[in-house]
Amino acid sequence: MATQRFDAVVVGAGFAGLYMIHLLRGEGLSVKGLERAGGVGGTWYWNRYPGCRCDVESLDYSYQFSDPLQQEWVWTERYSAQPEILAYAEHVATRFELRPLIQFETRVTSAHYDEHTHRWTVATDKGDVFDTRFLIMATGCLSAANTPAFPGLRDFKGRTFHTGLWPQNGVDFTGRRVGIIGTGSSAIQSIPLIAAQAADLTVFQRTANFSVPARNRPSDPAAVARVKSNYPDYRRRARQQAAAFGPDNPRGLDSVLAATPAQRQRRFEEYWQLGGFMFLGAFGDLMLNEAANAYAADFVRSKIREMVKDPQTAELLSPKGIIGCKRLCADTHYYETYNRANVHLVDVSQHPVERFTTRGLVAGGVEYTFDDVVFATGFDAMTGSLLRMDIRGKNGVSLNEKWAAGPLTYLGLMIAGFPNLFTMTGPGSPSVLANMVTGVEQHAEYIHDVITWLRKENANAVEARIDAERDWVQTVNVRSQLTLYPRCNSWYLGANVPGKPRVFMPYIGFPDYTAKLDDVRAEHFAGFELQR
Ligand code: N01
Repeated sequence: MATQRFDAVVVGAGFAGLYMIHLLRGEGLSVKGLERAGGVGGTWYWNRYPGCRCDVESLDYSYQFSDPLQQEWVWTERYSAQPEILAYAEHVATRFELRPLIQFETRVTSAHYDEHTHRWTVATDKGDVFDTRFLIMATGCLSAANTPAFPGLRDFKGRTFHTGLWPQNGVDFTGRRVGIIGTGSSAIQSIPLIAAQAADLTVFQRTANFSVPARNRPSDPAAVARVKSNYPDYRRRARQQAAAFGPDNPRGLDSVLAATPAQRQRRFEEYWQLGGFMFLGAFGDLMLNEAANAYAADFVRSKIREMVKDPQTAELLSPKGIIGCKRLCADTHYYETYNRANVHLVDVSQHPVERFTTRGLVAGGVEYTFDDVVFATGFDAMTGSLLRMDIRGKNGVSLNEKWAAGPLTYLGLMIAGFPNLFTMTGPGSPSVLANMVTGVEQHAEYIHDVITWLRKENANAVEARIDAERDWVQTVNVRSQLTLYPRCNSWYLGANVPGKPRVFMPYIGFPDYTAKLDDVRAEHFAGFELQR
């Protein structure tokens, strides 16, 4: 196949890729989008499992770059379900005429940099070769599905599904005996719906997870009208929040340690009723201090005991550690589902899932037989989608070598030794700890600005300086150590994937990150260097 030449190749057509393509085309660059899926939407294309919905409210989890777009789109629920978010991504692709620039069902297999031409050669599984100056990885933080390598998996005669790679047309579990492995967000959302349909559902839980009721409901027209009457101001205030959403949400700034037992109980109850992530905003120190956090964790455990009738099951479902250390889950009737006669919980914390057989799986020496097994086993987060490609920078050094001890980036945007390669919401940026749509817009605009600067300066390439990268990685680490986040085996640390280096990957605090980007820009993109 003949090599095709572009100014920019954007890998991924989720929220990040769509806006990046739009911006670069607007700058007059020739742009090619490459997407492994059959359509746009990224994570919302793949995660079609029952119950899949966002845990950031719809009015926040949407683009802000176009006021007509944010005014015209109607979200029907407080927390949008996957089909509506996918429809929104499709609408954006249509409205901004992005599809003609994107090649679907095409997976990038390798990307190699040539320091003489300052260009990247990108190859795909379809045999295409692209020659591009800029390569932008809009590949998502949670898009490399993780299926543990259970022995015998291939022998299993039933159907298997991964929540993150769900079949396009859904799955009918009516009358079937289903097993599900995992109890993270995807499992917690899908279990109530699978249980309602299947004949029998067995949940294999390795670590109990904290979940709070989402309290999803239809959108409130008055609240929507209020936000839309001054959306730019709402967005501006949202960007000042630690996670870039919910500027009007109540937040307790005082310490739980200073509250009386009655005050604590009242406040936790009030925030529990609000639903979703707001619960962790009940007091100001819940994520900063282990003793403070324990009060919130105890409160949720007491709720689990109220909701789950069988005391032994309630005990197994009660998480032991720090609430919010692993990503907090938001559910609709998750715990109550265990009161159903057709739902069984198997604790695999001490006796892991050992292997699969033709009929099911073996855990703790017992064989469980199933028609279907669902893997709700998560993702090789933040780095997986990049490291599954063969990416090579200067001197042929591979990204796998460079990141052998954990990801190294400057601002989560660029990697020293990999000129003209940009990572959107990469490790070292707030990414998964903030509103992802706001994060991708911020990165798309910043990458656009860096490229505009390079072109104005008539340079051939831009690269993160190694010292800037080293300092930034250190900053990200130090910041995480000030919180409770590093104290559990979360995917933020890569702990869910055997052999992955244990490094806290996201940067905590959207407003400080924004301030840093602004400072860098004001100092003529300090830390980035141009090559001519
Ligand atoms: O994945 P997870 P997820 N044997 O990694 C278990 C976003 N998201 O897809 O905790 C047995 O959280 C594993 O056990 P353990 C959100 O950011 C958002 O659910 O490692 N079990 C865990 O229970 C979320 O955090 C939304 O001990 C095994 C589960 O599998 C992120 O995606 C909805 C195992 C994996 O949980 C990932 O969520 C869905 C093994 N060998 C997802 N290997 C919303 O917006 C793994 N597990 C609401």
